[in-house]
Amino acid sequence: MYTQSFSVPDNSSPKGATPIAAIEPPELMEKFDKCIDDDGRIEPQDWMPDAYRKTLVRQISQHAHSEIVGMLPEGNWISRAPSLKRKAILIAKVQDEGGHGLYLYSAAETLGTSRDQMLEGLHTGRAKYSSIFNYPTSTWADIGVVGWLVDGAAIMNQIPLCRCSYGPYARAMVRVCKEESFHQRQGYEALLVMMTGTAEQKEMVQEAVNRWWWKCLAMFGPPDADSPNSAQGMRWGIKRISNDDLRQKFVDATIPQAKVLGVTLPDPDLKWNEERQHYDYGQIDWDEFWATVNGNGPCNKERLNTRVKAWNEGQWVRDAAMAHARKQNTLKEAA
Ligand code: BYC
Repeated sequence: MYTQSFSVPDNSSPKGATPIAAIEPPELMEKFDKCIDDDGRIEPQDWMPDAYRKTLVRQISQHAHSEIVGMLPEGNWISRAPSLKRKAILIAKVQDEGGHGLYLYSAAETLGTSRDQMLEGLHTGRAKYSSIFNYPTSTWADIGVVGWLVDGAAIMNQIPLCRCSYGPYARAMVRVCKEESFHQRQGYEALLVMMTGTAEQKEMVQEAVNRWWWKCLAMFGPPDADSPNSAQGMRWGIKRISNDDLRQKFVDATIPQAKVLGVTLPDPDLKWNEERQHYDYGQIDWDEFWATVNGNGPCNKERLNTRVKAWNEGQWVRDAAMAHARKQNTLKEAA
């Protein structure tokens, strides 16, 4: 349904990329730029400009936070899944998201920022995580729609990241994308089953699609013209496809899937544009997006409180793990 192919078009013209301040040593900068221009990979031991390092820590830690906060809306349904099969699938999926968070925190740690520092950013509200996880999952159909649309949007955004210029991030993304692909398919399959059910089930699916569609389009981030980080991110080969281009690819890929499923997408302006060879779509509510990103979405406070509580209540587990590691070291030294 979504290709795992990495041969996505690379529209990475670095329009508007600002030169990095001349404070960086020119000979090292030249080597770094050449590696980027040759589509090489930067590894943790390589020299890199400070701004590149900071951008990566920002993006990878936000991504990691999104994975672990993303466990919450779905975890909410584990105890209420309608069958043993659906419960087992959902547990596996939520566990995968936790694993994605761990790969990503590990990738970010190779840049010299500790996991504790990153989590502190999340817990104090300084760091961002994806807007999409600040909405409630009100019905069982939401779980299918989150798989189909939210994970579908995530894969669209994340496949190009498998070719990111920073080696540890790119390698982590290969595995994340394979697992996300399973997540997307299980969501779509759950919805296909519901759409062969009762009128109430079909209505529940349509109602969930209506609530999630626009929020999924906003997930790709602000329009290119209002995206302050895009030009530099693309120049550095961190981002490979722009926010708007990914959004368009998602719309184009999703419309045929909606037809097969038998649902309508809640946008009267959706129509095929022969000239552009793409679907046109309506206006996204960017005020709502920014309100949510800035902490005022329906579930922001609840999500953050849950994460902080889990962190505090897990302190004894971290203490026990550290005590065990110390004991093992002492035994090793004594041997
Ligand atoms: N939500 O200049 P821009 C998942 C922020 S995980 C919140 O375009 P950039 C999943 C952006 O951070 C989904 N904030 O930025 C998990 C920036 O603020 P700062 C997460 C957003 O970095 C579990 C400002 O707006 N995926 O799907 O060039 C279960 C301006 O934006 C959002 C990733 O993190 C948003 N939606 O591009 C199921 C992928 N959009 O940092 C599913 C990796 C933008 O300057 N990240 N902002 O304060 C990326 O690809 C890029 O960071 C983004 C943004 C496309 C998200």
